Amino acid sequence: MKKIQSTCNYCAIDCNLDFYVEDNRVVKAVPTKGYPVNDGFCCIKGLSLDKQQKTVKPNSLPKIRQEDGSFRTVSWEEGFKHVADKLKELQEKYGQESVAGISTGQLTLEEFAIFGHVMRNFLQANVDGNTRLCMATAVVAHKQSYGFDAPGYTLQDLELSDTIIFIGSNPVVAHPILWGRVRQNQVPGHKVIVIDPRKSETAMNADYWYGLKWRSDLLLLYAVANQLIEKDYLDHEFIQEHTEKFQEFRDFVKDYTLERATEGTGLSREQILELVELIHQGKRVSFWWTMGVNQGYEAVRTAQAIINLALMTGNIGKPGTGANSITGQCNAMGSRAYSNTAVFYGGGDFANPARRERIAQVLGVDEEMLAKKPTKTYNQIIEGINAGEIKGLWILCTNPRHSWVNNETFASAAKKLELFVVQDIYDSIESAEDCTVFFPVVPGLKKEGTYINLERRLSAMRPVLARGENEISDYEAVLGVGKALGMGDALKGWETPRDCFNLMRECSRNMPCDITGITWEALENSHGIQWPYPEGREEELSGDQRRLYEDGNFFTPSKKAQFLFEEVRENPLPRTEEFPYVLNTGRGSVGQWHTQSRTREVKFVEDVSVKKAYLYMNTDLARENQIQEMDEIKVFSANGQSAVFAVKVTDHVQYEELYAPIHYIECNKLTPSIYDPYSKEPSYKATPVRFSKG
Ligand SMILES: Nc1nc2c(c(=O)[nH]1)N[C@H]1C(S)=C(S)[C@@H](COP(=O)(O)OP(=O)(O)OC[C@H]3O[C@@H](n4cnc5c(=O)[nH]c(N)nc54)[C@H](O)[C@@H]3O)O[C@H]1N2
Ligand SMILES: Nc1nc2c(c(=O)[nH]1)N[C@H]1C(S)=C(S)[C@@H](COP(=O)(O)OP(=O)(O)OC[C@H]3O[C@@H](n4cnc5c(=O)[nH]c(N)nc54)[C@H](O)[C@@H]3O)O[C@H]1N2
Ligand code: SF4
Ligand SMILES: [Mo]
Repeated sequence: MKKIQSTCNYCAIDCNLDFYVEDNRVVKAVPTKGYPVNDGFCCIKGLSLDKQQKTVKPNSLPKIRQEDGSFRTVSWEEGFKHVADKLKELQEKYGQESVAGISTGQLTLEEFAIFGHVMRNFLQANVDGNTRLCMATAVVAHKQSYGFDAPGYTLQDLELSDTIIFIGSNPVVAHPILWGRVRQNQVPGHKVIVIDPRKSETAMNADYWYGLKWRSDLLLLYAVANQLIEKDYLDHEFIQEHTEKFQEFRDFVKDYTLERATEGTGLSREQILELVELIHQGKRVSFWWTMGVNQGYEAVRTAQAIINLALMTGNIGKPGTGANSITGQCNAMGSRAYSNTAVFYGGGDFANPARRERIAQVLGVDEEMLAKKPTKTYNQIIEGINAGEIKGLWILCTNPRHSWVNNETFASAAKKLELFVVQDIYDSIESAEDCTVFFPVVPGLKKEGTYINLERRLSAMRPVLARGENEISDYEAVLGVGKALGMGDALKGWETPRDCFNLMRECSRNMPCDITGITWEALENSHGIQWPYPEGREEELSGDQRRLYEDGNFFTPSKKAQFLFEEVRENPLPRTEEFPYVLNTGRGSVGQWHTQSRTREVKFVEDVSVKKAYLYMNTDLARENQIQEMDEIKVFSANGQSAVFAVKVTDHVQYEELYAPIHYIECNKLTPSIYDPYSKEPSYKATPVRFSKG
């Protein structure tokens, strides 16, 4: 029996598991003991990685749609040539930006990198990722406040903190291993606090729950900041030495009074003051946020309001502290730094001459070949298709027909495309319905590459199972199209994922996320390695738990963190008499993953999962409407669409709130095309709706 250590490619924790393999079959999967992230534990999804049997169809080959609508199976070479020819043809006919890609946070770093090279460099096209739906807000907030997209914490901070505050975050369901770290916290009297309109599974297990009104976080956070200032609960030295614009912030938040906050958040005066005291009394306060913050119409400023609280109280860069964004997908961090979409490989702007020169030198190409500007954003790509400007789309490892906000807009876009390549491990996903080309690729168990987790830890994915005839990886599929495009020498040094990793290491040199000290081999059977890890400093950086900002220096030109703030916005889509309820959305259960293409195959998850779209409704509201458990209702959204949901009755949502798990396509039929102005992340979590029975 062979033992292979590899990385779970579901959530951003990036647990490692030891796979025991015999006759090319996984006999058992055991979470890696001693791995600093998950030390011998993991969740049901990681334990079921080997259950994705339907993906391993032998002899899977590309399919090309024919004029009569049927598919013709072709060789990989023909598939590559077809896509390459079509991409070139569309660009010649309609211009360079008439083709685009949508990528993901769930592939390997090397796969993002090569897709970025083919699409963004060689073709000068736009590629955005599903990370826009997820982490874009945190990215912009970090960049503006810290000077670089650099979450500073290490997971051990959860064990060292005495006051752990989760804002719009439900780790009991979404990051169970992270929640396990909270449970390992031995600090006497430590407190867990949850800010979430819904009494989430995490709220149920917390010491304090603040069930505010949806989208009122910014108001609450500014009012809390104002109280901390009024009571002089500040770390003056830290503010003075390591931050900028505090005076302006102090003046700004004066208007955010307790009265205003109680009215807008629905929390009582006592609750807000209690929260202020909890923050003040904590010696090591840590703030953790996820999608309840990132997915809103004033999300970047909300994330920065959290950062501001950490800065003003000096809770940053020390053990057990921080304003910590929790990442969603297994390699969202890798895509942020190495996809060549919003920033260059290893970070830095496309317009920065020094970065251009360096990247061109590492890749051995002319500077002219490099992408010249950040990508068009996801919403611009979908709008561009619907407007007839974008004619070709290549998506990989994402299922936007289901997950995109106001998803009927994707359905209409898909029908307009002349070339629509879907690259996935399942051809049954909703997004493949209208594709013109399908590229079947192997799942994570059959490939190699690098992942970066939420605390900046790189880890190795290594092939657990051997591949069958014709089975290829995402890396090889993209490389194949690149060659068919005639990229020639521009693909020198990109032959294998390992070669690509070496290029990316060089691109990161002297950047905040420098990984030049990490080798492909060093990641194998390792504890993972957190960035930064520059060459020459390996010994000094040998620890398994490293955090950033310990010296109080940030990545801005002045090395100081920025207080950033802006007046609370008016809700662009408020509730009305016609739409008096609000639809909240998010994860449903530990076993279900997003659009369910993968977890539907896990029998013990599927056996206990509801088979149709459902939502949670407050007990009183259900009673008033004579709605019983699992009755069906029709929900009408302010976006003009409607869908049928079964009702689960609960006390854990507010009277005006309905909560729909995202694992059913109906959920995003109802969400509106509204985005944060800076990050362009969709506002997924608060749609005005009404409903009727039957
Ligand atoms: N089992 C499972 N785990 C997953 C995933 C999965 O699909 N399944 N997906 C992964 C990914 S990609 C991600 S991004 C993460 C997401 O992880 P989380 O963000 O923790 O999960 P969500 O359920 O989307 O949202 C978190 C909470 O935000 C709350 N919320 C809604 N509106 C507001 C608001 O106005 N203010 C506040 N304060 N809170 C609000 C919701 O009620 C919800 O409880 O999970 C990851 N882990
Ligand atoms: N209403 C609402 N909508 C949301 C959210 C929300 O909270 N509320 N959350 C948003 C967030 S945070 C996210 S991250 C998105 C997620 O949305 P998606 O990315 O669309 O969801 P997934 O189901 O993870 O899609 C991944 C796809 O990749 C395929 N796949 C798996 N492994 C491989 C591989 O190795 N190669 C290839 N090529 N394919 C593979 C899977 O079969 C699946 O089809 O949803 C967003 N949508
Ligand atoms: S916690 Fe996340 S990384 Fe760990 S096994 Fe579960 S899904 Fe995989
Ligand atoms: Mo996500």
